[in-house]
Amino acid sequence: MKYNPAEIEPKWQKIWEDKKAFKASNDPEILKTKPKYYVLDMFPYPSGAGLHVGHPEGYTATDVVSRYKRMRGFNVLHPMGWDAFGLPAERAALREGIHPSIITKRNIDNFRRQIKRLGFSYDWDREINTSSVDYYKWTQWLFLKLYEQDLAYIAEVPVNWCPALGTVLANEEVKDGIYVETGDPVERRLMKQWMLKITQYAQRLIDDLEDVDWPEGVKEMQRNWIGKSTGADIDFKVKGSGLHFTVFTTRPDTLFGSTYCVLSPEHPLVSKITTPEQKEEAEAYVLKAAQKTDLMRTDLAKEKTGIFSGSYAVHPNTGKDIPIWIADYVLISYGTGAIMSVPAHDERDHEFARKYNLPIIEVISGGEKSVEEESHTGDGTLINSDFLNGLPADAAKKKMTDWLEKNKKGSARVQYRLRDWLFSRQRYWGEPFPIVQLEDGNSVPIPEELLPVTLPEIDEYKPTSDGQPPLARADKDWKEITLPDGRKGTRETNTMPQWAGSCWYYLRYLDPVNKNQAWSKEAENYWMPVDLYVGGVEHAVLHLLYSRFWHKVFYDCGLVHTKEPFQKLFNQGMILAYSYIDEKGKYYHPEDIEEKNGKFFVKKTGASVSTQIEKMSKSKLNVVNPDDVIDQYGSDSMRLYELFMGPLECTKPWQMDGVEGVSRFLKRTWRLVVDTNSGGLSDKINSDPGESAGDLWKTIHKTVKKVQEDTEHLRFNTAISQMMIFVNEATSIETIPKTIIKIFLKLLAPYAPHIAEELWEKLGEKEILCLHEWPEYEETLCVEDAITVIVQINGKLREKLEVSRGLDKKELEDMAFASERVQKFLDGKTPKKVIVIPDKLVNIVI
Ligand code: ANZ
Repeated sequence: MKYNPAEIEPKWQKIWEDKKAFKASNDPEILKTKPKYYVLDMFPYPSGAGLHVGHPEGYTATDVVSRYKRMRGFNVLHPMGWDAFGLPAERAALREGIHPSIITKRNIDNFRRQIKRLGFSYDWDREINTSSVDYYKWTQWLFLKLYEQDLAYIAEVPVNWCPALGTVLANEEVKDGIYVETGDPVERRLMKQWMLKITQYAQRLIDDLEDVDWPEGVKEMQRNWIGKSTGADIDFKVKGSGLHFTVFTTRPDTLFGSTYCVLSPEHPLVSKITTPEQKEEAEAYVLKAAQKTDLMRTDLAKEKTGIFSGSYAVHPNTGKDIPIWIADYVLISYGTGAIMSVPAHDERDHEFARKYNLPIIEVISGGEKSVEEESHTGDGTLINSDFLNGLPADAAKKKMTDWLEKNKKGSARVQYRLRDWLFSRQRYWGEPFPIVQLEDGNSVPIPEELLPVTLPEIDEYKPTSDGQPPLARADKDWKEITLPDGRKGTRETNTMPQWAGSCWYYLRYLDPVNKNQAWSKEAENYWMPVDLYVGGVEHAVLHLLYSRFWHKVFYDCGLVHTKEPFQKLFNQGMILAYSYIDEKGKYYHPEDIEEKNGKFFVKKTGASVSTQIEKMSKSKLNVVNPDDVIDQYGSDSMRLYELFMGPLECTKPWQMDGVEGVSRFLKRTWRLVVDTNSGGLSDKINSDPGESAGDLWKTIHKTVKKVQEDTEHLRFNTAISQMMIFVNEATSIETIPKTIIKIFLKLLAPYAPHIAEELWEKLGEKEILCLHEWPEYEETLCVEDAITVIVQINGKLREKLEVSRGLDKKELEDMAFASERVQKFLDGKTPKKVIVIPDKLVNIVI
């Protein structure tokens, strides 16, 4: 009777499923009495490639936490679902001539099968699929909530148009003029699109980051993405025309150094102020700028270009004429699309002024070189600036802003880099908008009772030849609609972007089969917020910003009671893999490689290859498929290895040797309990909880403590190490009390649940292990490594503390202050200083 995961794992998966062991209860009685814990994974997009070993890393972590929390008496919500709309399924549908829903279902079935093989404790009764009508009906309903709050509007906007795909993309999906998913080029175009006013929430999206327990790096990425700038709008008159324009600046203090202004080529004033002599050249310039991406235009390293409009602006302070230029380093999408240029103190303006021979006036002293040579962007004191002279920059900003406001020439303003969210796509496989365009050209929402607007069947999933979205191919029956009040119109043929479904899925899990509501108030009140959300850092600004925005809108509508959806966020590190490359750059599959004396060779040819640690990718032949790992070692080994590789947050390479290692640990655990010849209990297990195993009692208590604390803090690798220490020690002694083994199996249960259940049963237990209580430990038995820490007050020895080794500074300090003797010597005085040297001394100065 050897350890055989292939036999025991499916057995226990079936038992858990039949017993609905992981059901999260919405029973009103339980909601009243039992504490809740909501552990969420970022649900996957079910791609054709199937699961990747990177997915189960986070999923195993949340599973351990879920199982642990259940054993600690929580009503745990741990759900899984599918982010199922999206472009890849649509493209596969086009290629294969099959409906995207069929492709999506095929992929979901594969994902579910793979995930179930890992024995995760999901409540499968709560599975959701964003592309099912029952789900997207509510996505449409929630869109209408945004619409009612005046947060959705149609605008003619410059968009990222991808000619290859015939669709518009969000800024977040485009990098360096390329669609990040497919590598297709993207260009700027003006088009009518649905927009969501995320900018209205910019400040709250920054402020409320204070209230959540998220990695500082992710918070910082969100703050940068929102990009708050404080400055002023300043009004400039166009000389002799009655026209004027506004610039946005973060440096109103430098206004006296402004020697010219620049309009973005798309600025509406451009055509009005360009003089006849400059017209032809200016038009050619504007056309050329339209073909460049924002990045190409704003890249500091790129040479600046521009053209004089022929007109002049009037300087608000001096009344002098300053030329107005048109240049593409000014973007229409930021600020006001116009700037005042201060070449002495801004790098881009400096480069531009040098190139076109525009004047440079120094207004902030303190630069290292002359401002003719180099712009001085640092701090200093104001010069050449009339009433600002002698002030430091900060004070000058304030004084100038006050002056502008008083003279009605400008005002203080906060500007965010965040843009409104472009929310429509010219695709088939997405949520149709619940919107009708009436015959009079107005758009109106579809009444709630007519939801859902189902996706129509169409013959092809691509845009029409005249550039209409695929839904324009639908039958008249679908396209044309008469509203209950008799008004006639046609349906919106754009669809929502993939982010729509993932903006609120964590709320649908609360109450997934509710036919009358997106979720019930009771369920929301009980379960929200999500207590722990685990996923990749790649979602730092997209999904995590969009869903926070929707959540805040729901909060304002009274649909949810928390301001933030995800209380604690944790990013798992990326899993890399070894790849093998020969001199010519050809990649080899690890199976075709052998190792000799630490060097690697191609088995067949003997050619030597080098190794590299890289991201897993098909083209590098280094992708590890979870199915293969489970076939060879079982899912308990796979789970343990995912967590034993290193701290959860670290990037680390996958190594099959490591799986082998944890698999040996499980085999040893098996042999501890099972007599591998007879299949019965091992002789070592002694049912009498006797005194014999004194040291092992200490070890098990220490193990409970360590595994518990590490699991709470998501330090899974060190928890596993401690369990290994226990098994080694238990293996080395003659007899082991059954009680100790039972305690150990409870610790192992969240980590390697199948083997733990099987051994539990072998010990004669009837009830499944995962529903038992977590064991308690006795602190006194854990302080075997007790040491003496000295407490000094003003240099005099006042107390000796018997403590366990390795306590941190805060713990030691607390213990010192908890001592009666120490309190007596302090005599009510507040210490000036406390110095702690761990494992040695606490020094209090009063
Ligand atoms: C005058 C000035 C003087 C500026 C100076 C900077 C330094 P952030 O911090 O990113 O908000 N700007 C404003 N709108 C722009 C646009 N549409 N395209 C390109 N540049 C634009 O940057 C704000 C600064 O970027 C503004 O302050 C403006 O230049 C420029 F010593 O005004 B500044």
